[in-house]
Amino acid sequence: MVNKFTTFYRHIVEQERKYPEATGQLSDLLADIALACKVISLEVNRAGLIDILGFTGEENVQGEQVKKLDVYANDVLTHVMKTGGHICAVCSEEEVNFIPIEDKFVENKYVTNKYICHFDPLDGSSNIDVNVSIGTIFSVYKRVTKSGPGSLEDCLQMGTEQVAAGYVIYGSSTVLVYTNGEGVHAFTLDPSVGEFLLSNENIVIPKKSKTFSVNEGNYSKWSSGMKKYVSYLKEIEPESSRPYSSRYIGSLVADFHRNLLYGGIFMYPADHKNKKGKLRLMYEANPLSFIVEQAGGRSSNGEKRILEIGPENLHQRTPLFIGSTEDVIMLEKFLAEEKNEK
Ligand code: AFP
Repeated sequence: MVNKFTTFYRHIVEQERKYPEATGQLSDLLADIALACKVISLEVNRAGLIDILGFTGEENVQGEQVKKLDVYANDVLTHVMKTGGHICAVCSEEEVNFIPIEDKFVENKYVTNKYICHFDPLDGSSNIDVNVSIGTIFSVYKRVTKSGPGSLEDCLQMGTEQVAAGYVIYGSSTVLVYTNGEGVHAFTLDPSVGEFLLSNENIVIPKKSKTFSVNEGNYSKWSSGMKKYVSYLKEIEPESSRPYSSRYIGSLVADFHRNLLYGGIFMYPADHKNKKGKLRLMYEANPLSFIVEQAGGRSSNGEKRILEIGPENLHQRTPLFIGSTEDVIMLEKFLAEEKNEK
């Protein structure tokens, strides 16, 4: 009989069992992340009720010190990571530097702090105050150094080296989407049971879509190739599903999640003002690129696969074009033509 109630933990453990040499540490680490996100989800849902928004340092009605939600999410995730015993460093979009973690479990051969975690604790946080979906993005790498607290070398690895990545979207329900290189799977939080339950296994993004997501307010700052591509999407040609619909929330996780399920291309290009784009390679682009590729989609900076960009610093930015394969390829063609014209 099929188990209708596959929990996130059960799913990752079953995946890990395919590898007899696996120690179970990655499953435990992912379970820690899921737990932290349940705690964050609770606070996100309460945010409208208690006056915790935007007032770091003030007191709430219970006389407790209140924190902004993004600070709170960062604290919860870093605390869970520091105490779990599976990682040697944590990197957060909220922190200037990486946080090396002492190996307190050195005597325990089952917990060997062999992983590194990167987080964007609460992406889209400028949307919190207006009830728009926001999310947590994470990715996991294996350390390259042998022992002790992690180093910058451990933290600055190419996206191809990720062993797992995912996000949690706090929307009409709380959904966790992850990959460990064996497809992309989604779990919906059942608040009454307190578990993420499997809701969508082996997600495949449509090869071609009818939707584009971009902040068109930046149009006048874009390159000519980018302008031409967006104009092309708006032309009428029913055989190629044009004009495309425009959908832009301004919360990357929410825009990405919709496009992953329905098909679409999300774009945040470089422009005359932000010459390197806006989004962060390590915290946003790499994890979502790992997921999209696992779902059969494509991701690039316009010229190069995102996952093959060698990171130079933790907060490095990158242009990002991500989503349905044929749409991303078409965008790359427009950008290549622009280059050839120069
Ligand atoms: P915030 O965390 O400051 O809201 O930024 C969100 C974000 O990093 C990403 O989630 C959005 O896709 C993108 O920025 C939106 O940027 P624009 O407001 O420039 O369109």
